[in-house]
Amino acid sequence: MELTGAQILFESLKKEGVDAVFGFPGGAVIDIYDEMPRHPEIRHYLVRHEQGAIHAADGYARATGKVGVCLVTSGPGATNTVTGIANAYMDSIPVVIFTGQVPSPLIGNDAFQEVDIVGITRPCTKHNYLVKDVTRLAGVIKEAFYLARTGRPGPVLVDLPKDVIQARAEFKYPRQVRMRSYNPTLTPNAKQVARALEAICQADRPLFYVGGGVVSSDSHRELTWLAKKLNVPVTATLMGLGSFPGHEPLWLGMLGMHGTYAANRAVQECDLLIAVGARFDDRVTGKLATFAPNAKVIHIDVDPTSIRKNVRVDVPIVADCRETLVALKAQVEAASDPKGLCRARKDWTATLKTWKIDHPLTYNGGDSGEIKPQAVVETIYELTKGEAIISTEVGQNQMWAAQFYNYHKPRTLLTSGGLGTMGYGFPAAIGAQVAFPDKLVIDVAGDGSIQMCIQEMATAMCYDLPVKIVILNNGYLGMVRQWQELFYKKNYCATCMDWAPDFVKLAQAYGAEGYRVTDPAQVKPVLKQAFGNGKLTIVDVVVSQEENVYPMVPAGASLHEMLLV
Ligand SMILES: Cc1ncc(C[n+]2csc(CCOP(=O)(O)OP(=O)(O)O)c2C)c(N)n1
Repeated sequence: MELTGAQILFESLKKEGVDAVFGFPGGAVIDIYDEMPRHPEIRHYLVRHEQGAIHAADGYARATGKVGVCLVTSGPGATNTVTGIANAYMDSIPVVIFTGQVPSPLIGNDAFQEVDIVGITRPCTKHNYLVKDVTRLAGVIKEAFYLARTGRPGPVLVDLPKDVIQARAEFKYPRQVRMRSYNPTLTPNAKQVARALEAICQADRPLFYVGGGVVSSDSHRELTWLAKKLNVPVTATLMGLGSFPGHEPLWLGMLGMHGTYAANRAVQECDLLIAVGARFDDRVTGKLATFAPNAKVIHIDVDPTSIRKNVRVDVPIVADCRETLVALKAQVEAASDPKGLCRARKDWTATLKTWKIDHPLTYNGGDSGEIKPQAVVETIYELTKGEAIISTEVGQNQMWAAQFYNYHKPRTLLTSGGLGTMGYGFPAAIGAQVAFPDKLVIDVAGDGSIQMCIQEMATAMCYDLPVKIVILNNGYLGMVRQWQELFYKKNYCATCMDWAPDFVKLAQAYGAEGYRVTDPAQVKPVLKQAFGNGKLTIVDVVVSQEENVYPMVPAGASLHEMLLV
């Protein structure tokens, strides 16, 4: 039987197991929306701005491991998603974005709401398609989902001209995808795995440095097993937080610009760095020339282009992180000299312990009567015991949420790592809450960032999504102010948020709950009340204005040149 393009789209989504689509309608996709009510198994979440749709799809993907889906109209609808697409691309998040397009005969004519979204998003998608023929539609959708989730995951965009959506074709969903040019290597080379193990065996001061690849390949269990068995301490990037339990003695905390003293020192002193699903971003390495100066480097990554991009590598392994760690585990189990592999390395362990004890993450509590933002994050942890899903905005709030909350499980921190997108956290939290209606989802926000996608309060209210927004309200664009203070002689140009809405009234205007906290003694009881009230809630916590995030490695400095509290 022949179906319209719109019907083919829905049938294909069902074949992919899609249950949630975040979108916003318009003329170019009106036929898709016309068809929508006939497919109630696919729930549509109407956002208030297309940036909200793409971030929500991204948050849904990060929280679940499934592909997030977003549907928008042509022209401005499509361009409004570009920031979110770049955001997902930088963090390797699987999302499929369907954009409407003007009818094929009008393409290139500057038609109403026409934009070359395929051209615009070419550098920030894993792949993108302009569907020119309805008979290709099902095949393209199959490919799009396959590309988004396999290999190094990422966003894939499918542009749908209006006439293609209206045209008819026989619906046949392909069983398999065959793309000659796309064949990610998933299985590691056994010899390289053996070389890696030998290097670990020989190392006196080995260190795991893990990134988002461990989360996306679902290999945290293997990583944890190996680290414990081989006695190798672990540090992670912002994207890798949660892939090793934060309460384990081998855990050193995050590394990089705002990493812990122990993690950054460990990088500089280790003799073997085992990078798993991490890409040696500049926020992690600091000055490349002096990064991990004494270390041999093993780099495991599914994306061959990320290997040797920034640092020299002694043992490259191009493969899926999980498959590689499984292979390593098997070789450890089969090893003839398990003692050599699993030795205690007492000096190294003792040194790390000393660093952790002497330089823990800390802040000046003081008795100024002010609320310390770090203490707020600590209280959130105390109340949730690591069981919540935390999303963050960008800036100091993000770094404190990374430092002072103890992540035990992967997919419990949703944060814009690569692009650093203010406005990401709240819609991402909406996506996560859609996926997990019964979990506590908390957006740790800054007073600046939260204003960038605040309109999604209406979306959360509409679908009864009880997200909690905890604003660490310092009255500044805090992270930029911190740089101005430390490196620009306190020239606080354009970072004071002189005028902000009354967030309590704003919450109430949307029909949500709002609380304002100014007294340190009230932080815990108010957060507790908010977390238990079952409703969309803003907690506006007025915190010390000029608090800084420490440790800090100044941009371009070496990791051991940390500014401490
Ligand atoms: C869309 C966007 N614009 C600008 C920036 C640059 N930027 C990075 S952090 C920051 C300040 C964030 O302020 P706020 O949300 O109040 O958080 P705080 O740092 O105070 O916790 C800015 C402006 C950004 N990351 N994203």
